[in-house]
Amino acid sequence: MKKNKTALITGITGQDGSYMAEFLLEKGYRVFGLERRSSQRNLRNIEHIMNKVELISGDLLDEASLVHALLQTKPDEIYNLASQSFVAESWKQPVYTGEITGLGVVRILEAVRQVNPKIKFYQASSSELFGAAKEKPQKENTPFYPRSPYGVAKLYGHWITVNYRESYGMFAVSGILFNHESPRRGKEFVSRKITDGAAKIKLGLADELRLGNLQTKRDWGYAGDYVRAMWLMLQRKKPKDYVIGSGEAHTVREFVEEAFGYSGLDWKKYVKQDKQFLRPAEVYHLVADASLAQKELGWVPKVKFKELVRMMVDNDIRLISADK
Ligand code: NDP
Ligand code: GDR
Repeated sequence: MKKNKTALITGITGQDGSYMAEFLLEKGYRVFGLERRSSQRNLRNIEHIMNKVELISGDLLDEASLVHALLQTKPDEIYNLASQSFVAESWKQPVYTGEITGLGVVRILEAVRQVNPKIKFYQASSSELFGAAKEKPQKENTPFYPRSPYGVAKLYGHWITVNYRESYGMFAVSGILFNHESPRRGKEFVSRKITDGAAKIKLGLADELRLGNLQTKRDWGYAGDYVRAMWLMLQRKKPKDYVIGSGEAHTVREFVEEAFGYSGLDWKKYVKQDKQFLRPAEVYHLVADASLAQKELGWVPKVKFKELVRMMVDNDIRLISADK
């Protein structure tokens, strides 16, 4: 009988890490998650699977802890999902972002190389690599032009993954994923900020929502669909990088319209523009051409834009009502 595979997920407490853990458990994997030390443990996203996953302490800032984690867990696959992932914050903490989101990748790749270079490695690259994009839609060979310290750090993470593949023959791949959201999204990201804001206004707990640029366009999908793509990339015979996205772009304003409209609210009465949420440099229009992933991985997203927004609004209304 074939032995069940073992996976190690960095960033297991985040949005994607929690969906990845659920997905792999369903496939029969033994799932380990790297948890960094904090004064208050943050396990909300994985509370429901805490009896099924095994947590090991470690930090992308500390290479020794990564070597230790690999020796302890002996994974077949690693999903490197940990990062300082909030773009706006990366201007406030550019060095810290570089340390985790950029250099953190080489720390874990080095740990893999030293402990067992046969481990398959997934790196969470981002559409933020395309930034001030040279073409629309963006595909695997679209030139990169990052526009934030976060995007620049991700660029390093992306190329160091390619480099370890080419230098050492490691099975190391980068998924270039466009925005993906869910009820587990952090409330600082615009999608959840909007659905949480609409829910609070609907339930009488707030009377306005302050946002930055409403004109930027993003290709928003559902995180549950995107973790499947990550897994598919590691099941291929040969390592290769793929763009993953829905192929549909919407403005922030359209997201607001859908969320407020679905909540029975006229958004124009409540949404205010606030300069503090504008960025020093903006990424205006991202939209994926994921046709290679469709062709070679058989990946297509199931949840569409409206369904995603409504799922998030319903969740926030439920959560806030339960707290009232
Ligand atoms: P989240 O911000 O929800 O999760 C980030 C995770 O990283 C958390 O578990 C966090 O732990 C962990 N982490 C942060 N710093 C460290 C560190 N120094 N050592 C160990 N762990 C750390 O991100 P998402 O789940 O949304 O994204 C997953 C990955 O995919 C990220 O790398 C992100 O940059 C990338 N990405 C995301 C996209 C998206 O649309 N969601 C699109 C493209 C790429 P803690 O709970 O302790 O804070
Ligand atoms: P992004 O996501 O920067 O695309 O990075 P975010 O939701 O933060 O911003 C999307 C767009 O909305 C505009 N915006 C606002 N954004 C926030 N957060 N708050 C606001 O009030 C607001 N008003 C307008 C932004 O300017 C931007 O144009 C996400 C992260 O998950 C990254 O880790 C990931 O790599 C990329 O998606 C793909």
